[in-house]
Amino acid sequence: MPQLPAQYTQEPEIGPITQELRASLAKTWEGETGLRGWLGTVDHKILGIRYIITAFVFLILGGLEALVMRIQLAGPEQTLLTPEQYNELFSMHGITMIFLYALPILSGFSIFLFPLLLGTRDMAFPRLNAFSYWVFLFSGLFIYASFLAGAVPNAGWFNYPPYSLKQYNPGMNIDFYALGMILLGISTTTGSINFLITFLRLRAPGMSLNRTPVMLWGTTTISVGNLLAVPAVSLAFFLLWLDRQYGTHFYGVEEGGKPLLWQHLFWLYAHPWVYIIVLPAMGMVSDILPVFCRRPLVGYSLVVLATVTTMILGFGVWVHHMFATGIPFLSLSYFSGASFIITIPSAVSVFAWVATIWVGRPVIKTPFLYSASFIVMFVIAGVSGVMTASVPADLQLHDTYFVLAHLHYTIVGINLFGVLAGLYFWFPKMTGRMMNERLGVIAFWFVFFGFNLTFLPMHWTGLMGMPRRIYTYPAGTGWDLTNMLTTVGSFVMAFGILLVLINVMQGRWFGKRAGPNPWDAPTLEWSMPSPPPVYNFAVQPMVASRHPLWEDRLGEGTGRTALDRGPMLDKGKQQLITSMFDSEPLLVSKVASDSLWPFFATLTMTGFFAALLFHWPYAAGVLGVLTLLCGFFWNWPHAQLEQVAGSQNA
Ligand code: HEM
Ligand SMILES: [Cu+2]
Repeated sequence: MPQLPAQYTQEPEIGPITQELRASLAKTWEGETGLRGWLGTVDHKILGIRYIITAFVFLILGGLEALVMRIQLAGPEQTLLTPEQYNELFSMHGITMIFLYALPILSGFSIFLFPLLLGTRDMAFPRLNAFSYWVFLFSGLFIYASFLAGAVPNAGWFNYPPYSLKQYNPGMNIDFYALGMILLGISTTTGSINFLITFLRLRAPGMSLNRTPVMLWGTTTISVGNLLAVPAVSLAFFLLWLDRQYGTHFYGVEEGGKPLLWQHLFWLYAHPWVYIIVLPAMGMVSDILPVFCRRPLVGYSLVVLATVTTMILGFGVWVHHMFATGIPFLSLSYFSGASFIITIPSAVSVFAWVATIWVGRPVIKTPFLYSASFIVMFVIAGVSGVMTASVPADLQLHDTYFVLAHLHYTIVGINLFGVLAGLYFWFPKMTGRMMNERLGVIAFWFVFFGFNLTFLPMHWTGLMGMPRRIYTYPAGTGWDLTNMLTTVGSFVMAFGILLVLINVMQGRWFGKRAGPNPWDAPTLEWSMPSPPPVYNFAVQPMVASRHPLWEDRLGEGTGRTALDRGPMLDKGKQQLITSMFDSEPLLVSKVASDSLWPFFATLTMTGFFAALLFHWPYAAGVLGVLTLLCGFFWNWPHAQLEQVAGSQNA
């Protein structure tokens, strides 16, 4: 241990798991009950599940919006929607799916899983974790409040000026989006900091970087990505808001502004964002596949390297969304070339997954079905991606349904299918019960078949020239058949999702009890009861290999992982901090207890944004100060937070 002032150091007591230990830990860790407990909880398991449920609700809202659009587009010259309504629907569908579903759902899984996979008791900053959740929820409500105000964002999720400028969009529609996104950015940023520090400092003793599950690598990598990318989009929206409210001239051509500035700032965020919403899902599949193949992932180090490389390269290719904007030829060549290169790490991961299935003896269960079909979709999305990354092809395909097909194969294929694999896989850990396997397989086939029926024909619709973002089309264009197939497919898929939901409810209340490790999986979360006790691990596990629960079978690693005897850490809410690279135990830290302040801070901060929206400068001032005060009380006084190690060490 490094030298620290005496009151900060504390040698943890090593001991076995006993009933008394469990009882005393439960007493220390149990949160408050009732409304206070509900609003104040900082337990990562509860917050993770809340994140997942909230994001799923947004998935359903976004899905309903998509279905309405598909009814409108099922045949030519339909009049279900006005052009304005169509604009609002496709904007909200994109915004919802991208910002309120795809990223938050992965955060939810990560928040639930990080401490369990790492062998620790909570995230690095539990109150900040609660804050991230509340801010996410409130920014979603903020954006959806636009429906009540009758001013729904209507310039697409991409929100290009001049469509989004005041001259052309005088209502509050775009302000809801701009301010809501800045608010959401606060949630993403605080969440990313939490993942990064948790990953670096809370891994169980012995869990060196090369023994860390791939999913954690994925989330940590994209957290760094978020910290670099979110400022770009927050700035973009802030400048837009200034343009709209205070007549600055960042984007408006008439006043000498540059609409392309928006596109650069936006895509500098939104391209890396594509990886941000798939890398954790790729990590999930990398951890799930081996379980059903009954052998370790082939090429673990290469997959991790590919994850990190993809994120880095992801920052160098944003202009491939702007090939048709008339930027110089030399840039086109660079960005096209860079976009091709980024397929290499993706291919590495695909080979690793295929090889894992190839050399394993797959057990075909629902999570395996979603994981395996995920690979198929990944490849299809990759092929259409290479096509759009080549400049001459993109100039033809730009803004057609082909791009829409590519985009959905990427997002739905890699994100949603990965998430559904994860849902079936970790459901027993979350709830203590199994989902029904037969219903799971039936739902899978509806989702899989419906998805492909929806989006495969879209490639042809696009090749035949149908532009995206149009509310209807004339008869006799030859687009009728594929559009009808797409609409039918979308309802088949929606039915599949409905079955998944039924399966969740049925499993939650009537599923058969899951033991600690129903899938015979190798990682730490499966070493504890399902659902896990409030304190997660009774003693801190000491890890000696990449597959702690498969050591008997694999005989890998230098020693044996210790799960039932280790540092007890039962003097208050404590967890062990370890060193960044090789996970040597460093010191014992206190974990923050439940608190209402993160919730209050979110309330006042959302109020602040609402005041900006309605142009109430005084209210904004007061609410801003109140937010800072909440932050102050949240952190004060330290002794009561029990964050000074050793203060309870009597
Ligand atoms: C049954 C499932 C779905 C259907 C039927 C569907 C359908 C559609 C339709 C009709 C559009 C508007 C096309 C246009 O007029 O340009 C659209 C756009 C979009 N969808 Fe979906 N969608 C589905 C699921 C998803 C999911 C799960 C995501 C993301 C997680 C997603 C992300 C997007 C995005 C980002 C756009 C905006 C594209 C743009 O114009 O820039 N969609 N979708
Ligand atoms: Cu891109």
